[in-house]
Amino acid sequence: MADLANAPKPSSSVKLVLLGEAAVGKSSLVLRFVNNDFQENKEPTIGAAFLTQKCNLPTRTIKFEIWDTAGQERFASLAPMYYRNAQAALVVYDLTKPASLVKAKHWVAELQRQASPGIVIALVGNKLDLTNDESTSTATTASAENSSEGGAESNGADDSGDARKVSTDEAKTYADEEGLLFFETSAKTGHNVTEVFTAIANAIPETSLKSARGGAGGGGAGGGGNAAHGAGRSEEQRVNLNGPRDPNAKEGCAC
Ligand SMILES: Nc1nc2c(ncn2[C@@H]2O[C@H](COP(=O)(O)OP(=O)(O)OP(=O)(O)O)[C@@H](O)[C@H]2O)c(=O)[nH]1
Ligand SMILES: [Mg+2]
Repeated sequence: MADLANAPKPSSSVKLVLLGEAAVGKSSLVLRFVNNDFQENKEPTIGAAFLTQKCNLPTRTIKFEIWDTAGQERFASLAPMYYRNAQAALVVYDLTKPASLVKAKHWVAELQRQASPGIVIALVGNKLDLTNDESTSTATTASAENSSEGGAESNGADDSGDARKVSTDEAKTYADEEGLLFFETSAKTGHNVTEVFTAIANAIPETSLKSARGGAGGGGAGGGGNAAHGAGRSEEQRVNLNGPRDPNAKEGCAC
């Protein structure tokens, strides 16, 4: 019996870049999305890393070509190479570090100024597991009262076990003002990770989607640390720089 789910669907490539301060969890979000894995002590990215993952929407398949940039300041000047021609961006902050939201706002402003017009930007507050928000926490399960920004510049939990330093309201209000998608995620638990990529896939305008082989938004980023060179090449020539893919990983994401 014919399986409709296996029927060929149009496939489109989407170039996506991750930006944000060092150690906010960019690579961890990608690792969760691509391999459904998490590493407690993930090493900092050098330059950038390149990975791909498919996202199956009801009517088409989106193949994300993901450029995971390094957040360390010494690599900041490389970023334009990676966001050039990008159709989507994940700008990530750590919701236990207010300074990382300030940095995220700078990246958003730079993208709005210099990236492709119409780029879909998602603002992502990561490390939700360090808060005591209901159902997402690995900290205490005491009452979920969001702390507001400010106070001691520490990454530790307060007396209630809540390390949140950026309130959902503050970040969401900013995202709404700037027309950004907004999610709070945990790469550690996987909370909302697939949802971010699905929302981006759905938000890319049909008109900016080209066929996968056409190399939409390829951009030719290259150089820098452990980045693969030549974004315009075919899939077979690309390298997953975070090591071999989990053989058990699904070909498509769970979108
Ligand atoms: N608790 C918790 N820790 C996380 C989460 N995401 C990442 N981490 C940890 O935060 C640290 C930094 O994560 P990375 O993914 O390397 O951060 P990054 O943004 O890629 O950092 P750079 O490559 O230096 O820019 C690692 O020790 C991760 O294990 C999360 O959702 N929750
Ligand atoms: Mg990284």
